[in-house]
Amino acid sequence: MTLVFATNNENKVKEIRSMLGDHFSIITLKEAGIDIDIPEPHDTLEDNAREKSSVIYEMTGKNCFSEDTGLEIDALNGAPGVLSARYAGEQKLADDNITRVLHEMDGQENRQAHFRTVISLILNGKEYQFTGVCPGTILTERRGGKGFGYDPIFVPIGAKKAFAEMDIAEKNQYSHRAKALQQLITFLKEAATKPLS
Ligand code: ITT
Repeated sequence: MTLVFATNNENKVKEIRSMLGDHFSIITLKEAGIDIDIPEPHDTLEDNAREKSSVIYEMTGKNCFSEDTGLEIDALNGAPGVLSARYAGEQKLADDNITRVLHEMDGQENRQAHFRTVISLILNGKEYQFTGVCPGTILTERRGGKGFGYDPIFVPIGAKKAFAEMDIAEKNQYSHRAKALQQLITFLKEAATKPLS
């Protein structure tokens, strides 16, 4: 089975491709010749994920999925959350976003946070959602040069390294995205063995 992955984020594509094996294959928006900035107008990850997959399903008529991810920090009442990509402005610069988070967390003792990924799958016109959560802590300064987004300031529970100090395979052992994708894979395997209702 081939699904269109409705994202413009090449890092997400790399992480997801590294986990797919021969379960199913994906084509990216770029590979499908689609060049649009998909809107994210809603105030929940669930609604934004649905918006992205629906827009691409309407454009292509093909089975597809999207994902929306947020970093939710306890001491900031869940911020940056759904605003994670644009926390420091519409330019969506990861380094500026990290600077803002570190500033707001300055002196804060409670550094608990989690990443949450919501995948929205549209299969034969019907929508399904899968959620993956990765709990961890926010560092007081950046560490590592790998990964993307907030990876330099996030250490998952059970690890000693920041995500930005891990290669993709190691990040996948902990990550929100890997957990959500695993559920998608299980669902698609089951869907392949029975007729869809
Ligand atoms: P698409 O909407 O095109 O998929 P995006 O980059 O805009 O790509 P999101 O709307 O999901 O993605 O934005 C979430 C932001 O959160 C993203 O820009 C990153 O800065 C950050 N982020 C997402 N996943 C992350 C991860 O695994 N590690 C670190 N930061 C992450």
